[in-house]
Amino acid sequence: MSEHSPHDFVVVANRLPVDLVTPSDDEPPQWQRSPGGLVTALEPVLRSVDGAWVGWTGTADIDLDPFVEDGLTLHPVRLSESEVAEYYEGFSNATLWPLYHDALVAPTFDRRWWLTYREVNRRFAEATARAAAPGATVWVHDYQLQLVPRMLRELRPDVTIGFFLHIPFPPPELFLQLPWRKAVVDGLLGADLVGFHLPGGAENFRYLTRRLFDLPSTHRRSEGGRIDLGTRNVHVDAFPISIDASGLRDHSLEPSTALRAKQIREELGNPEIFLLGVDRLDYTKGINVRLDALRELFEDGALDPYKTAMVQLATPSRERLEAYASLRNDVEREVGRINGEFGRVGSPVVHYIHRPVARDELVAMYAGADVMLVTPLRDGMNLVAKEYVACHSDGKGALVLSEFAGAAAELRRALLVNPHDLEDVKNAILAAVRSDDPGLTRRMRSMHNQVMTHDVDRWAHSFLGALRAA
Ligand code: GDG
Repeated sequence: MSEHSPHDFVVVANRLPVDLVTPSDDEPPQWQRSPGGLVTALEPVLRSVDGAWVGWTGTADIDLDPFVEDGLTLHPVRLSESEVAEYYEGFSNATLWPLYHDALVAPTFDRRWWLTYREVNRRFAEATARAAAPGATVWVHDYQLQLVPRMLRELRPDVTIGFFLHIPFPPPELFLQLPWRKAVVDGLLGADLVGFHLPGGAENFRYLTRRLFDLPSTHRRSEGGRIDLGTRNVHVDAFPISIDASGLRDHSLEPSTALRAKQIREELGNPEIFLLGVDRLDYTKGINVRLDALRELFEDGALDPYKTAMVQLATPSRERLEAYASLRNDVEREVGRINGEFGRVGSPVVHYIHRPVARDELVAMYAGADVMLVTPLRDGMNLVAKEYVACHSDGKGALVLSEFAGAAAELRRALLVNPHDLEDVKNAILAAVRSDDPGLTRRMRSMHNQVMTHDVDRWAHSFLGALRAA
């Protein structure tokens, strides 16, 4: 089948599952698979049903025909430089992202950005309509594309449409601030199934359809919510996303991982306690919460900085946005302050890396760290927490986890904290560093079991099963 023939299963996401990389000046650019969980989860499904993926390449102003890369058919959507600024950086990441994350940063409401968001959503819907075969199943992803379900249904009433939101769906009182609230809810109602990480998100959405459109709906624990549009129903439910748990566990058990984990510990100066943080550098992730807690524990004398090392990986993200630039300053100032007060020549306390690291290195850090610090102020799920747990089939290690991460609903045996309560975070860190506490091993084994039995494959199948039933 050629890349131009329509497909029975189509995934639509802001980004394609590949990145365009230029290895060196004399070599041509190449496509490289992005290692995300979504690609891992959907790849087997795409391959088994001859699927296609619609998305942006990540580079502005390149026009490409559909093409096949490593057996996957990809339909690139072109975005101009100004669309990247208004649809992606503007409406998606400076309006919706903060609004959906508790307005931790004030959302900007800009009418031009909205118009561009609509226009770009229409382009995605049109590209999808071309890619989908008669009666196809289409799975649309995330907050950048909330208008696509309705637009696609108008173009192609024959296809079955699922939508999944990867970030929290906010409480109504926040969502109602959005000047285009009716259009967004209506956009989502174009789908047959709207999925969220948590039941609370599904409930918030169902409430809004009643409040804004007076639509009757029902909810049953066994089958989720059903919104009655008169001519058809929209099914809403929770589908907590997960990771390739067995792949990651096996990776963590490779001898080369253990060797590298040991080396990392040596490079850190063989500390008694190795704490780890792994995040995109984002204001939702609460990086400063854990740094503040650590500094106070040193100041109080409750932790010995000479016996402690922390690694904070902070992947660069959305760097052209002001809120992200100022967060970077705050985090780097705090790292500098801790190292200035408690570090020694040749051995800082906090090792801060503002670059993406290779997957092997990340897995070695997960496997070797005594304590994983996951302290977001708000997070849809947080895969990092699950990844750490998957790397601890040995029952070692401890997870400090914010109650405001979606993952807390499943990882009930983590050391759960309110990230707004610094004393709570400090106490959890102190409980986590007691490596001789058998209670910590029981906690880790129970969480490991949860993650191994609820992996990303199960997530994708449960969503697609519900979509078939809807
Ligand atoms: C959104 C939602 C939801 C990070 N640094 C490196 C690296 N990573 C990988 C991690 C993990 C992924 O990036 C981050 O996923 P999260 O779930 O933690 O966070 P978001 O990027 O905010 O994702 C979130 C998710 O969507 C899925 O629905 O859970 O709530 O916000 O996989 O391992 N990977 C490598 N090097 C790094 O330096 N290789």
